[in-house]
Amino acid sequence: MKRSLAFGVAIVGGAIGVVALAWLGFAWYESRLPETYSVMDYAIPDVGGAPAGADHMHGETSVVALHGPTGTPRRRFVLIAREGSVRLASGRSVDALSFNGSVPGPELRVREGELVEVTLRNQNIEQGVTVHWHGVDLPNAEDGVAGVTQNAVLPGESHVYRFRAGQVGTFWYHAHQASAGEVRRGLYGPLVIEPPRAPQSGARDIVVAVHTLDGTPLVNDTDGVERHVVAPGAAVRLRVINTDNAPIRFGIGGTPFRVVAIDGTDLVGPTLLREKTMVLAAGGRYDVSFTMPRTPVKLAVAGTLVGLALSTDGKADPPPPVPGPEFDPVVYGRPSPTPVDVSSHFDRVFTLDVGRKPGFLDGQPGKQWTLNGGIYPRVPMFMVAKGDRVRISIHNRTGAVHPMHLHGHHMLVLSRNGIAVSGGPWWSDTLNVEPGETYDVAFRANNPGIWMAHCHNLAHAAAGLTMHVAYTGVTTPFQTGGAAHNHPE
Ligand SMILES: [Cu+2]
Repeated sequence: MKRSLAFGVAIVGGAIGVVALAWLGFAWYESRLPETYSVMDYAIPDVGGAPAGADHMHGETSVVALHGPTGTPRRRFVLIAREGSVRLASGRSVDALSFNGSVPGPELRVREGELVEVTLRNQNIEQGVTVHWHGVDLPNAEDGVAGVTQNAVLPGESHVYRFRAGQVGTFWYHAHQASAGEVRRGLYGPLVIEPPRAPQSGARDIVVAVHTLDGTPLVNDTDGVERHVVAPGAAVRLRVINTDNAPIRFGIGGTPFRVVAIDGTDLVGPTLLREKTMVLAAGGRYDVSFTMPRTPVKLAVAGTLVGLALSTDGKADPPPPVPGPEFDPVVYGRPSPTPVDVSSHFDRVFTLDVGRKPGFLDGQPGKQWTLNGGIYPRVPMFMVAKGDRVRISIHNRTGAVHPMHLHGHHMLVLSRNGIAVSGGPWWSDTLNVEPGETYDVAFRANNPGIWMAHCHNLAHAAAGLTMHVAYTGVTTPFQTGGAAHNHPE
C-alpha cells in the first residue's frame, strides 16, 4: 500500500517535472532573439485607450523621410570617433573611446535658430558608432539610434546629422550604438544652445560634465579639481551634466545659488538656495547660477574628490560644501501656466510599470527587468498620433533607481507619488525615478517618428529596459541585431 502511494507520488512528481522542464525549455526558446529583427516585430502595441480606428494609418512614412532641414548650415562640426589613449588634465593617459581625441568630446556651442551640421566619422571603432543628441527634440532621422533611425557607422564610414537648434539650454551628445560600453568609455560631449543675443559682458558660462571613465571620476577632462579665475560680481552659470549611469549628488559651497534650468528648460521664478544637495539623474542636467562673491566657491561631487573651484586668483582650494537637504523640483519655482496639467483631457493614457522577474533574456536565464510585465523584446510600444495629448504614469516597482529618458520630446512632470507639482513648470527628458516612486508625466505628440524611451542607466537599457513611443503610420527600414551591426543599447 505504502509502496504504491510512493509510486503514485513519483509519477505525479515526474509529470510535474516534465511539464516544468517543457515550460522552461519553451520560455528559453521563445526568448532567443534572431540574428536581425525590427523593433516593430515583437513589441506589444498599446494605444493608450484611444478609440478603435484612431490608429487608422494614412499611408506609411519611413523614419528616413523625417530628416533635418536642407539648406546651408550656419555651423559645421566634425566628430571623429576613435579608439586610443586620451590624456586627462593631470597628464595621465587612459585607454578610451573618444570624439576628436578627447574625453569629453569637444564642447559644441551654437545659437538658437542656427542650422547645425555635424559630420560623424568613425576612424577605428570596430563595433560602429552613432551620435544621439540627448534632450534635443530634433527630427527623428537625426536622432542617432542604431537600428531604429540609422545604421551604425562602421570604421571608415561617415554620417551627417542636420538640425535646427530650436531649444535654448544644456544638452549633451553621446553614442547610441552599444551605448552601455561606448558612453562609459568616453563617447560623449556637451552641447550648449545659447540664446540668440550675446551674454552680458563678464558673465561666465561653464560646463561641468561629470563622468566616471575607467573607474576614474572626471569633471570635464579633469580627474581632480578644475580651477577657474572668476572676478567678483560676475554672473556665473554652471551647466552640470551627469553622463554616468547612476545619479550624482553635488553641492555648492561659498555662495547661495539658484537652479535656473533642468534638462535644457529654464525654470520660472527660481529662488535662492543654500546648502542644498542636488540629486541629478543619470543623463540629466541642472543649470545653476549665482553672482560671484569675493570669496571662493566650490562645486563638489559627493563620493569623489572631483569638483570645481572658482576664485579671484584661480588658486584657491575652498572646503567642500556643507551637505544639506535634497533640492526638490516638485516644490521649486513659481507656478505658471502650462499647455497641459493634471486636470487636462488626454487623448492617450499609458502606464509604464518597471519591474523585475525571473526569466530569459535572449536565452540567458536570470532575474530580468520588465516593462508592464514583459521581458525585452516583448515590451509595450506606446502608439500615438500627431497632435495627441499623452499622459504616462511611470511606476518603479524595483529596488533600483531608473532615470527614464524619452527621445524627441520633453515631458512635463505632473505629479510625484500622487502629489501635484506645486512649484514652477518642470520639464524633463531624463527623470530620476527612485525605488517605489510613481511619476505622472505629459507631453504633446508633435514630433513624428519612432522614439526610444529607456532607462538611462545604460547597463539597465542593455539588459532590457528599452521600449519605444511610435507614431501611427511611421515605420523603420533599419534592423537591430548581429548581422545588421546595430545594437542601440
Ligand atoms: Cu534603470
